This record gives sequence, structure tokens and C-alpha cells, in this order.
Amino acid sequence: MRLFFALDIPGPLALDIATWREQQLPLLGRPVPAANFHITLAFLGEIPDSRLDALCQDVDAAAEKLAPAAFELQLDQVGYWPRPGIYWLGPASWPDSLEHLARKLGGIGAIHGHEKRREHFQAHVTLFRGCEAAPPAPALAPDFRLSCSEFLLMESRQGKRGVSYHPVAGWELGTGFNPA
Ligand code: 2AM
Repeated sequence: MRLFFALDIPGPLALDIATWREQQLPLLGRPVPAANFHITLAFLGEIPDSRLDALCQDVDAAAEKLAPAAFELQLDQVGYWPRPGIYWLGPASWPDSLEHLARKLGGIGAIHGHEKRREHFQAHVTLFRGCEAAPPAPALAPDFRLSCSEFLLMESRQGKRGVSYHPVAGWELGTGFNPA
């Protein structure tokens, strides 16, 4: 199965983002359907089904040790990566704990599958793929708040109508303090 770790974008927020995209950006490349919006933490690629349990156990152990706290992201900037042709929406900043978590999950993925790590972590929601040129800056700058209280292991399935993503497992993010 083709797997990746991600933060989900809840339906109502995904619709708000899609509406803003429609109003503010021209149609360049292939728009990602709102139902597929997410923030990738680590991409694992093809992982044999037989490794799923061991993978999840490693994530259980890492989640217990790192005890990542829930957080909020302000999705307030857009960016363009020419080589993959991706136009994205993301936060200008994010907590160190999110980056640690993403790196840890990438490391766990590398143990169970293939080395697929990106060099620099940039939290982002892909809005368009196959973008050959940078779209003009949106007249109305984005400013969306995303509350993150869990992260998910997602399966990517290729169907007749395109790719769809399905949660396989999830881990809650904590409150960030230990009650006495
Ligand atoms: P992105 O859209 O956030 O850039 C599921 O396929 C997700 O995994 C995609 O949305 C993509 O994230 C990410 N992904 C796919 N192939 C990848 C690769 N080779 N390296 C890193 N991330 C990848």
C-alpha cells in the first residue's frame, strides 16, 4: 500500500480554501480536489501490508516519547515549486515540535519502506499540480486557521476517477502539559 503521514484539513475549512482558490487564482495546472487537501508530514511510498503493524508500533513508541502537543497553524502564505510544478498554501511558521515529528515519521518510514524524505520541511497544502508557471499573487492574501489535534497515516489509492486518500490509523496530539 502507498502510504504517507499527514495532517487532515477538515471539510468546512477545505471548502473555504477551495472557494478562495477559485476566486483568487486562475486555473493553472490541475487543481487538487478539496476532499484531497492535506499537509504531508512524511511520504513513505509503497509499504508491504505485512509491515503495517510494526510501522504503527514504531509510531506509537515515537508518539509516546515525543508527546507532541496540539497546535494551530495559520495558513497565510502561498508558494510555487517549479520542478514538481506545485503551487501551495501553507503557514509562514510552525512549531519546532511539528518539524521534529515530521522528521521522526520520515525516519520511521525509511526503516519500513524507502527513503523518500524531502530535504527541507515546508508545511503545505498542495493547491495545484502540473503548474508550468507561477500563478500571479492572489489579490486577497490567504489567512486560514487550522487546528491540529491529531496526525494520520493515510493510504493513497489510484482509482478511475483519480487519486483518493484514506485514513489507516491516527494518533492524537496531546494537551502539551502533564497534569499533576
Ligand atoms: P504534497 O502534495 O504535500 O507535496 C500523497 O501522495 C502525498 O505525498 C502527496 O500529496 C505529496 O505531498 C506527497 N508525496 C508524493 N510523492 C512524494 C515524494 N516522492 N516525496 C515526498 N512527498 C511525496
